[in-house]
Amino acid sequence: MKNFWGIVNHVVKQADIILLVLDARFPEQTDNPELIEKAGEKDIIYVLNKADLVERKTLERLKKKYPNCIYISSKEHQGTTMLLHKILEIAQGQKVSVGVVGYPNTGKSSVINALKGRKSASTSPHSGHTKAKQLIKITDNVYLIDTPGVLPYMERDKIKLAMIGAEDFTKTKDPDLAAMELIKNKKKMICKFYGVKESAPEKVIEHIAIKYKKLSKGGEANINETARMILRDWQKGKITLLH
Ligand SMILES: Nc1nc2c(ncn2[C@@H]2O[C@H](COP(=O)(O)OP(=O)(O)OP(=O)(O)O)[C@@H](O)[C@H]2O)c(=O)[nH]1
Ligand SMILES: [Mg+2]
Repeated sequence: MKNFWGIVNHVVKQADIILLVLDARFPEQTDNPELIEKAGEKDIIYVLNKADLVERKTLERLKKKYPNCIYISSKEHQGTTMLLHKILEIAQGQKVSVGVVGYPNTGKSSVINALKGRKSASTSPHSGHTKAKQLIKITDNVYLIDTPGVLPYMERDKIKLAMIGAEDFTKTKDPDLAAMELIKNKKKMICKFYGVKESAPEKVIEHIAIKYKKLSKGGEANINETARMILRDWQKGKITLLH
């Protein structure tokens, strides 16, 4: 995974306000204390994106945990007006540049497009998509800066990174371990989505493999292929309790 801290450090220094974009499905795991430390005294707005993929009661719980946060669904354009108001409130009529930062794949570029009202920043279900900074004008006074995703320096947990989608599902070396970790964390959602009964993570993968006919030549469950499918569906935001 390429390291983009050089670009991000520069943006954090240059920006007046920082938007830290978290994935609402894994807020703690996509929080980035290093970025907060680097932001120093600057205003930081926590943006919990992908709110359309979590239950309302989860959002309510998280609201208490992250007081200065805004929930948004970039996909469904929810919460964007509130976010813009918050930026304007901090800006107090001054021209501001707003650095949009966070883990890979949390939806930084999508948040920018949702604020802009049309597609200006390139997005992708594959993590590590944005590779340079990009300045996008939102209003005469508000400029957003899109940045590549970065991980805290000490973040070495490859399984966690694959689980949250920060490492792409096509690239991860241990899809089975990452999928098991994901199932451990989101068992109800995953079992409901694939229509299998809740059991131990390894059993869940096996049941999904059989149901979706992901079998090896010998006819047994193809765990790696199934695990990658689960990680892909998660990363693409297909898995949700809401439908
Ligand atoms: N369901 C849902 N999907 C979203 C939302 N925001 C972004 N996505 C999806 O999440 C994936 C990543 O979005 P990007 O905006 O490219 O994420 P990024 O943080 O810019 O990613 P990198 O540039 O790779 O770090 C894409 O498939 C988006 O369609 C959202 O609010 N809801
Ligand atoms: Mg991006």
